[in-house]
Amino acid sequence: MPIEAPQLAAAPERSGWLNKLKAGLRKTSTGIAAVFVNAQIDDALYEELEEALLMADAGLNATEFVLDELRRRVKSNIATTPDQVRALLIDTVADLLRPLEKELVIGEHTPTVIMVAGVNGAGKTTSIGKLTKHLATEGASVLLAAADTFRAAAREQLLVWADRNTVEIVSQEGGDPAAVSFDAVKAGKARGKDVVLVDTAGRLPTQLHLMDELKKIKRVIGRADESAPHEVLLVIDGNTGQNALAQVKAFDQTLALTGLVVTKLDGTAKGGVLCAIARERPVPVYFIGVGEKLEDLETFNAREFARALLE
Ligand SMILES: Nc1nc2c(ncn2[C@@H]2O[C@H](COP(=O)(O)OP(=O)(O)OP(=O)(O)O)[C@@H](O)[C@H]2O)c(=O)[nH]1
Ligand SMILES: [Mg+2]
Repeated sequence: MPIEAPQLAAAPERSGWLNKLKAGLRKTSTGIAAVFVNAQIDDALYEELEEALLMADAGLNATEFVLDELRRRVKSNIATTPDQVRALLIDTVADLLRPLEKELVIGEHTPTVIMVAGVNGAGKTTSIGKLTKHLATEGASVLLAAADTFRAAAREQLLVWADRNTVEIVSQEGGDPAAVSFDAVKAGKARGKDVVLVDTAGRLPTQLHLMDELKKIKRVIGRADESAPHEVLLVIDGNTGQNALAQVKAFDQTLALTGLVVTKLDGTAKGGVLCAIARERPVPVYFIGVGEKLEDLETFNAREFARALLE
């Protein structure tokens, strides 16, 4: 039976988490709130909303799309109060983000092989640790592959997460990342693991030889199991603004991404970049991270996110 990974958590847990998300996105929500104070529904309101959305990193394309759509909805709903317009704005953004909602399903392959990539410090290793906890809670057995062989510290960091989660890890001092990944997938098959999570070293899309290395890791994983990797995730730091969209495009080009994990939404992230991603490169968002602790990872819900962003 397929194990459906990270389902919505129990209500109290999720509401605590939602508060963290709201606090993290406060910069944007207070900016939007200010626009609606004593507002008239006129061109000036739309102009101020445009500025607020651009400031929130939504980018020009998504901002224009949202405003056109909002004007249309305001007209057809005959909205007359700022509160009504604000509710329609939340609906519009939630609808824009909805295609990004997707559940990570495991159990269709044994193991389900998940490769994780991203720029330096985006939160890959931490997210893998958190994801492992979620999967283990769902009853899945997980094997970690330390394919970040650049730094000894990276291996140790993953070891700590492995210990915390009491899962196994395949690592190799100074080894080749593709070889480590290959070994891990083979070991995952031999040991009947449900999931193999492959952690890779951070890299910039402009470092072409390192992007080629990622391609090689992916290819070599396919040699160990021809249906793998089943998921290729990009981890993006929610604070990187519009550059996150550029990262999605570049990594997607190289790896054909299947999903995103957006981290650090508990800090000072503005959050609007998800609108830009939804408009310009709609790769599903499997999870969002709101902190450094094991439980600080949750599934993405478009409406919830739109409310945290705009309410
Ligand atoms: N506040 C906050 N911090 C986070 C979150 N996710 C990761 N971090 C922190 O971000 C820093 C980098 O996280 P890592 O998981 O090591 O990032 P990485 O992508 O594996 O980094 P490299 O392997 O060096 O490329 C650490 O200090 C983490 O604790 C998050 O959701 N919220
Ligand atoms: Mg790392």
